[in-house]
Amino acid sequence: MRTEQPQVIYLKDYQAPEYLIDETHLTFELFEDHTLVHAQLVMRRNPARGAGLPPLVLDGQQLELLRASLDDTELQASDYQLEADSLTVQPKAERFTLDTSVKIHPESNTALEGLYKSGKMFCTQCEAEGFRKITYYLDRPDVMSTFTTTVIAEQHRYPVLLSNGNPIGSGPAEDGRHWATWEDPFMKPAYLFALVAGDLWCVEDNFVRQSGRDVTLRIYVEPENIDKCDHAMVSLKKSMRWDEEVYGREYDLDIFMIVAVNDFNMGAMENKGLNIFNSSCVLARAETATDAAHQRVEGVVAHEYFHNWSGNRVTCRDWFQLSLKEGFTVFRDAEFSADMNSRTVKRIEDVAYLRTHQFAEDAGPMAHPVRPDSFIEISNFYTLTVYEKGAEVVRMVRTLLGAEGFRKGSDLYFERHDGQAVTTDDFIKAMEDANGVDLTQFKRWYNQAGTPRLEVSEGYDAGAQTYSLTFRQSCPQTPDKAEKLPFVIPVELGLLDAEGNDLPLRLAGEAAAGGTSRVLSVTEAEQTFTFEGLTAKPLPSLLRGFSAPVKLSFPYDRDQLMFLMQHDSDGFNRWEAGQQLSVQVLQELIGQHQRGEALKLDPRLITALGTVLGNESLDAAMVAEMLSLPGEAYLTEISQVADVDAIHAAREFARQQIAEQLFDGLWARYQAHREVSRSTAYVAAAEHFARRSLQNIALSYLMLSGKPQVLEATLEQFDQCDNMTERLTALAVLVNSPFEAERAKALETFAEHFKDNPLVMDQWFSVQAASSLPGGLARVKALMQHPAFTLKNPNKVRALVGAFAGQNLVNFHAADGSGYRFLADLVIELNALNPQIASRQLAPLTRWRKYDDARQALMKGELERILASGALSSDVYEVVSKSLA
Ligand code: B3K
Ligand code: ZN
Repeated sequence: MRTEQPQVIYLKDYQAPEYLIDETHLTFELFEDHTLVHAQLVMRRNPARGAGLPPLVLDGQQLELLRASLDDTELQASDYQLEADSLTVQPKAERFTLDTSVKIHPESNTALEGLYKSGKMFCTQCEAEGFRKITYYLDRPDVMSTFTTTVIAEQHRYPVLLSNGNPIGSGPAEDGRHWATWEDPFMKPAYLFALVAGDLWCVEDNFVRQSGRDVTLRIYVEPENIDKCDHAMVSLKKSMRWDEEVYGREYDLDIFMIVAVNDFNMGAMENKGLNIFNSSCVLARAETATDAAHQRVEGVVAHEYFHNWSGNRVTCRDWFQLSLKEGFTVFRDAEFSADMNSRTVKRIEDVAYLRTHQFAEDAGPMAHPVRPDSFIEISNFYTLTVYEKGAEVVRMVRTLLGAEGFRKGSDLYFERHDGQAVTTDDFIKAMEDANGVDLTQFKRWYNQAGTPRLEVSEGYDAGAQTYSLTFRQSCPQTPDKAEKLPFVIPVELGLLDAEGNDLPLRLAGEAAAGGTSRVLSVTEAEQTFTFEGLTAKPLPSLLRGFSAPVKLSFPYDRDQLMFLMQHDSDGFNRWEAGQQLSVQVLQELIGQHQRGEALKLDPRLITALGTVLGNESLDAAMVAEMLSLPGEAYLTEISQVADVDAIHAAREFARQQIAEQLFDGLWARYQAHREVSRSTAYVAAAEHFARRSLQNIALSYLMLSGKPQVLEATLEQFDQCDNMTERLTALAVLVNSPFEAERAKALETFAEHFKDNPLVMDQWFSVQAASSLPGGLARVKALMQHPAFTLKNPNKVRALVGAFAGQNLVNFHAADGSGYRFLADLVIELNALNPQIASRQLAPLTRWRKYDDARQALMKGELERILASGALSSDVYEVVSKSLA
């Protein structure tokens, strides 16, 4: 907890460390009521900081110092200064060895940072600044050391003892205890340290590297989960092969381990050679995990594995550079998933997520650049901006340089900086040097927050046969900066003729056309590009593949959008045209609702979706994506003032109309797909994901008709399917339906069947928390009393509280403020238990500026109540105070 005024840390104050640590030797003695940590640090003065021996200030929090010695001289209390978060000693020589012993309490660590217990096992989470809760250290990413780790624990309770690197010895110890020693020869910062001790089983496999050497692969889980590891193992091997083929990166140690733990603050952690995962991102099998969960496991396994190069071998100089590893690695995992599944569908999912959530963050009080300039609590900066927008920035580099140029740049980056802690500038410099280009202006993407707007207008000159597009860019004010300089915005585009064919693109001054889809670099505040040789006015297809994270506007009319939906050669833009059409239609309905008029849906939306539904040659996953209306959260994000009730009413009305008017088409496709699902065993692969996604979205529309044959089909699917994707969809459809008896029965059967599987119970909590039927808050409160629920498990908090506040907008934003009060109470309680989770759950309240005056006042009132509630963690304090500023 924060005891004094919180310190703001600035990037501009960065200084290299005064001392370096060459070797770190750790011994852990694990007991049930405490743990002893003995550390031997082989250190030296950092030559880059010049002569002299300034005091050595080591980071440390919540540690009980038992003893310390400097080069074998035992230190007395008068030889050091002990503060709440540091230990200061005075070195006597340029090179020295510091020994310390501390006592810590993992058994009562509910923050899940440092060393803690998840169920019966010990595990660690050190990124960003958790290592200082384990021992006194220079806990910063630019201090890199080799590590040798010995773990000693009771043999019976903790037969498996793991740490980073390669195992070099093990044996019995006194009193039924045993020990194991691990050695990691690669220099790494302390945030990549890991330790695990528990009664774990593992599945083992191996991978033959391109160079011919073998790597042992192990996934460790609690015994009951040993049958749920295959998908993660297959994903790991695919990732290893992909990184060799696409980036030329080979794995470096002899063994690679993944451990699944139930209590984990985020998805997973890339500790060197010993990745620790939230069990939700490892365990997957047909009966218990949905298609989305299977894809998430594949993506997260890849992401953490890819960090071995983008993060571990080349790491961050300081935490302001976090996107150096996270943005790049998200881009890498997205490309991997695109290669393993449907590229267009992956892009659609990622863009929809970015536009709904990152754009909202960029427009809110916590907006910050991809490389922030300051922070109070670094844990608050593991954000959509650093991760998702950071990945878009790397994607734009590739779009500008081309795939080959990008690969040359990444090769140079890895070669030049292997074993170093570097900055986003170093990344861009490698891209520049490998390609002989200047990306100075491009780097504004790293230091200006906010989502740029790009307004596009057109002009056609029939006499000259020229067509021009004028781009005007601007970027709204954000808390960090009012004035923004123009960005480099790569706009990939094409021009369509009246038949929907792509036209050859020749810019004024060019001798020949350069293809039918090309990338323009918009670099000025206002800029016009003129195309020649156009005998008729074309229709532009702009920002293909979402080539830049901007809000583009072009005055398309609805007929043009319908045309693009059918003809655009860019799959992403076909979907995008449908989204824009839906947004226009939904905004019209929202207006009608607000004026108290009867709602009237533009029939063109039905026609357009009917055409998509009837198109058997279109990938079923694309059909499913195109049938999905923009979500309520996205409609909120694009509103000036979001009218929660009108948004909900409009969207539900449109869904109802679609269900009624397209009933036959939906029913036919549902039945055809369900029939295949019924007769095919579950396979976790793209074409099967595609079939089930269309089947399931069709079912969710069909149920809106309330027809008995749909209820019957839903119950059949719920009872008879062999996989969680179909079962959970059927459950969700029932939960949102008016069929009370069937809903209650399904919920009960499901819970009874899966009560011992916490990850499945998370899904059970989520579908109920997200249901927009009246009485949402009461349901959530009742579910919090369920024996399977606990505030101490982050997955449970996310499943119930996160789903309610993030997905159940009508209930969370109830006009009486009850949803806000509930969330604030919860944040206050969680603040004491787990500050990182508390701070994350706050996000919906920070968006108060989006709502009407009455709701604004209620939301602000709750933020003020949190601020006044007593000793706040730096995590919660930073978010609340910035939201109120
Ligand atoms: N690097 C970790 C995130 C750690 C978050 C610490 N609060 C997971 C990842 O991005 O791979
Ligand atoms: Zn990451």
